Amino acid sequence: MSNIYHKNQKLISVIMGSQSDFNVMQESCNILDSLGVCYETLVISAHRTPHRLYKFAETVENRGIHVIIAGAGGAAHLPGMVASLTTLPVLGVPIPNKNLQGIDSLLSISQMPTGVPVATLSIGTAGAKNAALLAIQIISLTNADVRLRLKKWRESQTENVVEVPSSN
Ligand code: RP5
Repeated sequence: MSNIYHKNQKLISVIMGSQSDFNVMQESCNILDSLGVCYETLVISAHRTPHRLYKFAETVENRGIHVIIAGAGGAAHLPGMVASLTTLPVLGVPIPNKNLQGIDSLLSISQMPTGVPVATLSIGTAGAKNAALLAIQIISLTNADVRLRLKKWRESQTENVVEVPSSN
């Protein structure tokens, strides 16, 4: 499969409902950086900046983005609202908060009505990391370079799992 993408083309959009979500969503960015996949990051609140959300969703496909990773906490409408306005795959990351530890956002993001799916990851940093890996897997379907880097990353992960535990 040939690589039809320009090396520096941004293929993934990492959006989040608040600046306060960035400490979790940074984990998505770290994975994307380590695999050399270009992306953008934006703060878009479904409740506080609804016009920004609409503008983003209406232009995102034409800008060449292939996958959207959306982190949100609390009522967490961002992933579902974006998914309703585009046919790009949306990967939702529930952000934990101090009151309900992210259970609220997990349920909000996962319980989409029939017809508008959001792929929901686990709460917090594991979800943010896996969202990036899943986005890369989607990009890999049509990008041989990225697929090769992902395979190497997986091999490295496997090699780094010790067989015998050691005490500190
Ligand atoms: C959500 O409200 C955001 O995604 C964030 O997780 C939560 C709290 O936002 P801040 O009050 O910290 O800005 O929309």
